[in-house]
Amino acid sequence: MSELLLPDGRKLPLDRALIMGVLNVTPDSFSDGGLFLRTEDAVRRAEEMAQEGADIIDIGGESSRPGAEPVPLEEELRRVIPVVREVAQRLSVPISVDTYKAEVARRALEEGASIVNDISALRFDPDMAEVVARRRAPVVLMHMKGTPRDMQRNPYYEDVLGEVEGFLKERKEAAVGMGIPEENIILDPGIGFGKRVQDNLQLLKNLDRLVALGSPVLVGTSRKSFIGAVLDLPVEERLEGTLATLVLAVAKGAKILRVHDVRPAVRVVRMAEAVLRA
Ligand code: HH2
Repeated sequence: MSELLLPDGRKLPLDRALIMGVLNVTPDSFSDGGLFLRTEDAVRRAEEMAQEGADIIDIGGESSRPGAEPVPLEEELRRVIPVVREVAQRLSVPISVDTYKAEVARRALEEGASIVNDISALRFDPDMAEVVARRRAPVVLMHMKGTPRDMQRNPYYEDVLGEVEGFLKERKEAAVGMGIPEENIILDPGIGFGKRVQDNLQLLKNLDRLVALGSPVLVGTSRKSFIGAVLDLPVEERLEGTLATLVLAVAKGAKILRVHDVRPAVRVVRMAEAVLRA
């Protein structure tokens, strides 16, 4: 698979890894909560990330940090839709919408979003698959054990790699069964979603096994707590740890990297790819 076809006919080539910039329009995200709640601040941040080289802007209105409470539909729409609308009007960078709610995805796609990033892999809202299929939008299917509220309560795996691999395979088949073309599917191990530190490290080390499932793989390690655990550093000091994971993810074949710090990610990934191609 060498490109993603967006609903408006544009193509996103996957011959190099894409940098997906995170834009959380939330009061409570674990690293940037409250910074971009006002539409104008969010749009400014999107512009900045586009200038820094983001290939995709991922806009989300509900934190999925461990213990987070679900956000009501109306509130999520109120946060996300004006930002999607403005960013789509002002910038040409493709937008993904980080939501598991079909109605948020549907409205965002209407307003110019191109990709649906569903951390539940189409499991939390029975209408999501149809929304994605009808718009022919690429969709991210992510592994998560439990829900954000309970996922970090004693997560346990006999074989984390086998379990995540089996889950992603099953969700991909389910998505295809619900009318989503296989070439629109992106898979994600769900770093930090119901996983212990060792589980996250194992998944990254063996990412090539997930790449072998044949779909583009997205990885979201940015500033996450397993980096804090390894380096004993707070969330605002996890950039270098994040960058290390990006290099390794690219070396293992990841095609989309979801990050808060776009500029350093772009540089590090371009450099790593130059070496990998030499
Ligand atoms: N991680 C987060 C949110 N969405 N989506 C995908 N596909 N993969 C991820 O790893 C992923 C994701 C969590 O990070 P962040 O958005 O920074 O925090 P919060 O959930 O607190 O808003």
